Formats: sequence, C-alpha cells, structure tokens
Amino acid sequence: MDNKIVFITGITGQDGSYLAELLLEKNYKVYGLIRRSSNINTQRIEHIFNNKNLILRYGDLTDGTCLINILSEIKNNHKDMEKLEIYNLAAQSHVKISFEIPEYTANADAFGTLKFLEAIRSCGLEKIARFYQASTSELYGLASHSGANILSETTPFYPRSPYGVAKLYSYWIVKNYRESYDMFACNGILFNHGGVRRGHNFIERKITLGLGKIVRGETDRLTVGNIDSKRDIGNSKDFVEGMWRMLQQDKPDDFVLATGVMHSIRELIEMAFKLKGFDICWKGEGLDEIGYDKNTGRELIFINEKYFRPAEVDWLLGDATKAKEILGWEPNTSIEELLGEMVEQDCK
Ligand code: NAP
Ligand code: F7E
Repeated sequence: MDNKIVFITGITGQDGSYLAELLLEKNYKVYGLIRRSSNINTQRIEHIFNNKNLILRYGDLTDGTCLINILSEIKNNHKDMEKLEIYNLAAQSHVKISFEIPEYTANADAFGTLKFLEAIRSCGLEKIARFYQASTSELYGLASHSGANILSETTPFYPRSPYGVAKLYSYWIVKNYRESYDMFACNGILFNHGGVRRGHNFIERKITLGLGKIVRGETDRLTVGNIDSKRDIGNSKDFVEGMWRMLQQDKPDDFVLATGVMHSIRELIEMAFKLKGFDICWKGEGLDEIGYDKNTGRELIFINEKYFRPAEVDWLLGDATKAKEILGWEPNTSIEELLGEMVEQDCK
C-alpha cells in the first residue's frame, strides 16, 4: 500500500523547502508545485533537485485546471494509495505588499485555497486527501480587541491587512469543507517563523542581512519602519515538523504553533547587533529616531515611513499548549539561537 505520497505547494519557499527535505528523509514521494519565473526561483531546493523521489510540476494556485491535472496525475501514478498528504503553503506571503496587490493576494491566498479544495473533490480524492492549510497569526491582527494577552485557537480573529483577510477566508473554507464534506482538512495557525532561508524583506532577515552589510563595510546603515511592534518568532525548521504532525492525527483539527516568547523589532535589532559587538542605544523620536552604537557614537539604524503599513498588527504572542498536548510538538529554538544562526550566515 502506497501511503507516503505528498503534494506541496510553495515548495520553492522557506517552509516548503524545509518540509520537502523532512519528507524526503522520511521516504515520501514528494510532488511539488513550482511557478514559472523569468529567472531561477528554485535556489532553496537546489540541494534536493535531483532526488529521484522529488517530482516538480509547473502551476499556479490561481489556475484551478493545473491543480486538477496534477492531482489526477498523482492519482494515476499511485492507484493503490490510501492517503495523500497535501500541504498548501503557496501564498503571496508579504503583509505590507498585500496592501499594494490586494486583488492578486485574494486570488492566490483566498480563492486559491477554494480552487484547491474543489480540485480535490473533482478528482474524487476527498476521502483520501489530508489537507494542511498555512493559516497565520495575522488572522488575530488587532489582537487587543479580544481582551486576550496571549492568542490561542479560541481567540477571535480581527485581520488587519488584505493578506490577513484573504487568509481568513481560507481558514473558514477549510473548516467549512471539513464540516460539510467530512474532509481531513487542518489549519495550522502559525506565528512568525524564519531562519537562514527566510525571504530578504521580512524583518528578522532584513536585520541580519543589513548587519552583515554594515560589518563588511558595504553600507553604513539599516533603514526600517515601525520598531515598536512585537512578534513571537520561531524557527521554520521546527514549525514544518508541527505541520507534518497535524496530518498524522486520527482526526483533523486546527492548531497554533508558536514559541510563547515575544520581542519588539527594536529588541531584535539590539540583540542581533550585540552579536557583532554593537551596543545599540536610541535617540530622537518617531521618524527621527536613530539607533547608534554607544561605544563609537556611529549612527546605524534609521526609520523611514515607507516601511510602515496602513494598518499595523501591534503584537502577536501565541499559546501552543494544544499542539504540545495533542501533537507532542514544542519549538526547539530560542530567538537568541535563531538570530545567532542567521547572523553567523549573513555576516560571513
Ligand atoms: P514564502 O517563503 O514567501 O514562500 C511562498 C511560496 O509560495 C513560494 O514557493 C512561492 O513561489 C509560492 N507562491 C506564491 N504565490 C503563488 C501562487 N500564486 N501559486 C503558486 N505558488 C505561489 O513563504 P513561507 O514563509 O515559506 O510561508 C509558507 C506559508 O505559510 C505561506 O502561505 C505563508 O503565508 C504562511 N505563513 C508563513 C509564516 C511565516 O512567518 N513564515 C507564518 C504564518 C503563515 P515563488 O518561489 O515562485 O515565489
Ligand atoms: O513584519 C515591522 C512590521 O514583514 C514584522 C509573514 O511571514 O508573519 C509574517 O508577517 C513586523 C511588522 O512580518 C520593517 O511593521 C518594521 O510589525 O517581517 P514582517 P509580518 O508582517 O509579521 C506572519 C505570521 C505571516 O503570516 C506572514 O506571511 O516588523 N517592520 N520595519 C518591518 N517589516 C518589514 N518587512 N520591513 C521593515 O523594514
């Protein structure tokens, strides 16, 4: 019986690449969806590219036909499969950019999920497929409106961006298909997670890459936006293990994955820069605030309003107790360790 078959969308992204690696190690046959691009976009999976158990197909979440075609191919190739794991990780995942391309973000991040679920039904795979949806802590958005000070599966949502709103649709359509068609469909409500494969325009990577450029003398500054928002940031490698565990359960459910520790962007900058001997202090206010090195007086961190969002998510702190109790999942990496690994790579 063929039970280790998986289809991953977003396989060229941070999480998709780690998940593909994990599942190849577990001897899965891995099908991955990649997008056509004018330049190479497979750097994160270069090291597994020639693995005989990795099969890549071109497609796009906004193209329902390609999803039906790939699912049909998988069904044909594995006629005796009892289970097909599907991880829907593809998305326009940048919150700030979702304000600039809201319609595309909705097409990919909301309707893409609907097209996928319908493709599964059209192919007659609804009893075989186990569907993981990449939901997000951005669903909580204006977290303080709920009165909670830590966010769990039962905290009400209040998204604050076109990205968050599109992901809210996906969260509910996954729940709806689970309840309506008895599908094994789960939402992983994941708080921020990064690492050395993180996209360059997410804050923790922008900080470590910027620090690297300063250390090498390639630039004299790091320019950022709102440094007072707070995030709970874990390691992508730990989080993909949690995704896999969700699809190994007896029944489908939704789970928060988070570290339970939160820092402001200001603190993240101070922590990362400290690793290279800078002692960052702050002077000035608002857009004129500057971070300088106490030892030398060098001004290193500047604020620019172009990095601010029309609506901000001020804080996100997750409670992953349910994942710990039911999945036996816990994060293995502290923010200090994560930043340490990123600084080491990006300051080479
Ligand atoms: P990422 O690095 O930005 O990767 C996104 C992936 O989706 C890439 O492979 C990208 O392809 C692909 N993609 C984008 N639009 C697509 C489309 N229309 N059709 C097909 N593929 C498309 O994101 P990530 O950090 O790995 O996150 C994975 C998922 O988890 C995303 O859904 C994200 O929204 C969600 N999430 C992330 C976090 C986090 O902190 N990392 C937290 C919660 C939830 P290209 O390589 O061709 O661009
Ligand atoms: O911003 C502030 C910014 O873009 C974090 C995605 O993976 O996690 C991610 O979304 C905070 C925000 O991530 C800059 O205003 C300040 O408050 O790194 P970010 P995000 O918006 O939290 C969630 C869970 C996802 O689901 C998403 O896919 O940092 N910030 N200055 C900045 N942010 C950026 N990007 N750049 C700055 O210069």
